[in-house]
Amino acid sequence: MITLEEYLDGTGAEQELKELVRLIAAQATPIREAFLTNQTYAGTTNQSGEEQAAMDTWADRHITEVLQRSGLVREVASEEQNDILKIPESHGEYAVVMDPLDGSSLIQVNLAVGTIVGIYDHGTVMQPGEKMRAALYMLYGPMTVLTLTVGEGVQIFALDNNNQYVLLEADVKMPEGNLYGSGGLRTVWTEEHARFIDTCEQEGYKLRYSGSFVADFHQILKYGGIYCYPAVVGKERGKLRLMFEANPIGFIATQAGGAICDGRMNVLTINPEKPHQKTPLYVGSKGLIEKVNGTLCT
Ligand code: AHM
Ligand code: MG
Repeated sequence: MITLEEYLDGTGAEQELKELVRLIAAQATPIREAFLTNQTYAGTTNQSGEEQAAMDTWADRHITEVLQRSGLVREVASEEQNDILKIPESHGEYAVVMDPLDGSSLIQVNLAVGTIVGIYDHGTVMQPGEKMRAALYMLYGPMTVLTLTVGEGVQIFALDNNNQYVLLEADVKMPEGNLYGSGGLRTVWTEEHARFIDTCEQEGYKLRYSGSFVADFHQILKYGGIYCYPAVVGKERGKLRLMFEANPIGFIATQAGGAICDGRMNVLTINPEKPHQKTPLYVGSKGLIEKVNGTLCT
């Protein structure tokens, strides 16, 4: 049995990065505990105009405070905060992007939701996803799992009954698979996107879509296929956020041999212009992403 600590010690990541990953991963326990008392909506909206669940704001505040106290982080950008938080007194050089609680519309129906995090160095979050030093998500399902990359492949850990992470799956590789899921109403899909989904259906791909990006992606990571949140009529940038959702998940997908694109280019190469910018998104098995590029760019 390999613990998260043992795994991290065997990587080339620097000491402070290991410390930061361990610290963030440890927040799964308090976050899980908070679900019981935070089942309602907070009565506020985030920068994207979405209603915030009480858990959204709780998890955001909790993780932000932990990062502020750590002394390891210069900047935090969160889906639930309007502006980038600067921590000039920090001795560390890391910058963290996060979606503290992704899939939060599913909290009240007890489906799997998660926390998505990306870590950069050089003290700034305004970097393309490919510059990430580490990315992870914690998925709160029947088990709590941590999917992690420090740029040396993807590992999946499970939180055991002693609140210790143990390695569940080493060096995860995303297979080609045959699952697909797409956000956005069919009535507002572009012709190109509708054509791509038609092809998937004709080829016998099975629909899997829960409304929690992190949970839907985890399934794609394990079984292969594609998750899409496309550009739709009236919302040319789609729904999901480049910095908080697309980049960390895209970095993990790529480290597992998969790929991510916006229908034209690799999402991880986009230079962010503002924290809450959105991007159309296709993430999954490499062959399918190549097919997306072929279908949408013609
Ligand atoms: P959020 O829960 O952090 O606000 O994220 C947005 C969610 C994603 O988890 C999910 O993939 C998507 O929005 C679902 O959108 P829709 O309800 O339009 O299918
Ligand atoms: Mg989200």
